[in-house]
Amino acid sequence: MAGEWIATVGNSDQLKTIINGPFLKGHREPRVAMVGRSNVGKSSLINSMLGARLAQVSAEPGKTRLIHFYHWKDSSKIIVDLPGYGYARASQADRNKWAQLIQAYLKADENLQAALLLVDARNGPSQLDREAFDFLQSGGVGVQIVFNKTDGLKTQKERAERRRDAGSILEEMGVDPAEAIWVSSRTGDRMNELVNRIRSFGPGEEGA
Ligand SMILES: Nc1nc2c(ncn2[C@@H]2O[C@H](COP(=O)(O)OP(=O)(O)O)[C@@H](O)[C@H]2O)c(=O)[nH]1
Ligand SMILES: [Mg+2]
Repeated sequence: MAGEWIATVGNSDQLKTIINGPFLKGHREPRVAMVGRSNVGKSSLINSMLGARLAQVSAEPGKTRLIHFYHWKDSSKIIVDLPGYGYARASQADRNKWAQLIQAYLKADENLQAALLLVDARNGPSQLDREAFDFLQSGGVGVQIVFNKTDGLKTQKERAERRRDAGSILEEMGVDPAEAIWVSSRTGDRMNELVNRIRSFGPGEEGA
């Protein structure tokens, strides 16, 4: 199997020990984190990349506040599935909790190569995606933008329009649109491009 589950953490106090101590079961591979709105397809993308059904995919945007670590053997990386943001009815307190846990994670992890910011290809980047982008960047993390669910763009015209609209938002964010990757974890479209990009991340190297 190309990947396996290593650990799940829900408590920011435990993070440092788990990441840098023995609890990550001795794994020292560099980390790549998955960030994005709840339901954007983080778990599906992890399963697609690792070629195994490890991360739980759900039709309902979850309220879980857990961080899952997976060993991606083929690429010698640890994939970190961070809790999603932006589910319906999230209170300000929930949002603060999300930010606190992510912040605790960023602070605790000394070997995070980059974050993949997953965005819905059909309508993103949203305002919340932009806030998450700024939040990660201000934490010194390189961010690779990944548009998921491209299978939802049915016609050539729709695809071209979305690329143009998303491209101008990316430019406003200071991201080169050519560096963004457009995939479908459902059909597997362009997953190779994404995998190669992740493999090219080096220590301290920034994503797009
Ligand atoms: N059409 C389409 N649906 C997807 C894709 N990736 C994930 N989904 C669906 O989106 C929903 C949420 O997926 P999940 O991986 O649990 O999202 P997460 O909350 O970000 O981890 C599920 O119903 C998935 O089947 C995709 O590439 N295309
Ligand atoms: Mg998930």
